[in-house]
Amino acid sequence: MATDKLLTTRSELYRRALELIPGGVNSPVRAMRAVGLDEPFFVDHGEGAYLYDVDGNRYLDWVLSWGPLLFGHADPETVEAVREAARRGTSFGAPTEAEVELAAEIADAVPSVEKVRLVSSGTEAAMSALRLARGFTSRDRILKFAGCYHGHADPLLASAGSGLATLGIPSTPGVPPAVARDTIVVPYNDVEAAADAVMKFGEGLAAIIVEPVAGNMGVVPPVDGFLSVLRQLCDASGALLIFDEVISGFRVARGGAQELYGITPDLTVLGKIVGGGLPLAAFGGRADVMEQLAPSGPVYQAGTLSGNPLATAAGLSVLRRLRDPSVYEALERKGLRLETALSEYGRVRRVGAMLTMFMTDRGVRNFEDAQSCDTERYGALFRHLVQNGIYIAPSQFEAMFVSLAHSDDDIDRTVDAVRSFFAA
Ligand code: KE4
Repeated sequence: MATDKLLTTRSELYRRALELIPGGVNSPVRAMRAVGLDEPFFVDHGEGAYLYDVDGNRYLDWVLSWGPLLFGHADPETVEAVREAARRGTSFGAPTEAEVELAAEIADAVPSVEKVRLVSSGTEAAMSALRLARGFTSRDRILKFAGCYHGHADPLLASAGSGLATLGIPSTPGVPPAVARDTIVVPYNDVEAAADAVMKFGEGLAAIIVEPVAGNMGVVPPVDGFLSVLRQLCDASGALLIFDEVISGFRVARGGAQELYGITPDLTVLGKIVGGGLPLAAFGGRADVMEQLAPSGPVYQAGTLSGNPLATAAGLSVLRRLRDPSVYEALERKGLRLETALSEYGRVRRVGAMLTMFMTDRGVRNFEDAQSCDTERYGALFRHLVQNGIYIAPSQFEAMFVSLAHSDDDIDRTVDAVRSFFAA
């Protein structure tokens, strides 16, 4: 069947992509190598909870672009908002009303946000929040947690040094050891290790940055008291508490994990849902801290496409609909239905509309636990599900993202396919 597009298959596209793009992809996890695929599928289009690839296959999508699409692919209201904005111009590099309106929506929803700055990616938001914290405190050291991912800015690509609460080492070539040394890495959910680190480095500590609900080691919720202790450690040491809510923001509650757990950070990093699927992220928090940003204050931060009109239109179209509490009632019901059924087949950790089924029968409280899972078996499950038209994250260390577009039938079909894998 001839179409007006070059009739192609994923193999041909991947071959060409490999000649032009490192690894053939624009973000590593998309290569799907962690789950044993020789080549990734290439998407033709998405609609609701479904993805369609260039070979005409349809997949029930539990990745949904890694979290932004709370209303599913090609959500009509979002598409119309973007189309309308595009007719008026795609970028101005000057203030617009939509940026003020989106800032107001974010401030209304997220408890910690008194002022907010829009940027273009979660990496940029986390990087900028870190620089702001260092500028505000005139301190250099930061504390992060193993298994938490905050984008790929140099200071955040550090691994734990030898032993606990020691200075960080680069987790990738290209990060200068001098940069990683200022990043201390301790285990997630380990209150003692965090307290030790603050005891040891508190004087020079600018910030503690954490995913209040971890999503990058698979979904790992905070243990009782973990977040409140981090709050206390920051209050005691003068460091700023930064919640990276790029995934959890607007997903686990309208006000994110900080609303759900009742802990208010000094700064919050947002992404994904806040941009409605377009390149928009944000960081915000205490006005006295945010006011240190140029041009009000001395800490420099900038961006050509920050607050882009198409992205703010998409973000506004989504965030305005999240004022309806029935959205989160529906997400919670769907998440619980999926969690309950999948719990027969693996260790499921869930908070609201984000969950992971770990290939283990042990508890999963931190990255070490997650790494002890049977990732080979996860890869086999992934391939079985893809063959049955169901797409889950191509890595054990990611999440399943529930959306309003997922029906009960979608959930039941997914569970049936998982059941058939374990029955084989
Ligand atoms: P981006 O720069 O990818 O927009 O955001 C970085 C980021 C920051 N903070 C958290 C908690 C994040 O999860 C992310 C990015 N998430 C990954 C998936 N877990 C994006 C997928 C990818 O890297 O391709």
